[in-house]
Amino acid sequence: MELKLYMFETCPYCRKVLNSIEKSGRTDVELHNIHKSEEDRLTLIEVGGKQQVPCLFIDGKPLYESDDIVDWLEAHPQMK
Ligand SMILES: N[C@@H](CCC(=O)N[C@@H](CS)C(=O)NCC(=O)O)C(=O)O
Repeated sequence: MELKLYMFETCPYCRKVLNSIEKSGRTDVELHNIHKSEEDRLTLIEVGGKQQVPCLFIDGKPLYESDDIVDWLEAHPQMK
C-alpha cells in the first residue's frame, strides 16, 4: 500500500499526524511538504480539489481530517 502525507511543518493538524507517525515508529509514510514543493502543492489541489492539509493519499485516494488520518493509521499498522 502506498501512503503519502501532504503536509507542512508549522500546521498544527499536520504536527498531530506526524507525532502519531513518529510515536508508532512506522516508516512507510512518504512526506510531501507543500511549502517546499510546488509540484506537491499542485498535485494536492489537482487530486483533492483543495489545498487542505494534512491529507493522506492512500494508494492515490485522499483522506482529510487529522483525527481521521490518525485513526486510519492506527487501524492499519505498517506491514513488516
Ligand atoms: N479539521 C482539519 C483542519 C485542517 C486545517 O485547517 N489545515 C489548514 C492548515 S493548518 C489548511 O490546510 N488550511 C487551508 C485550507 O483548508 O484550504 C484537520 O483536523 O485536519
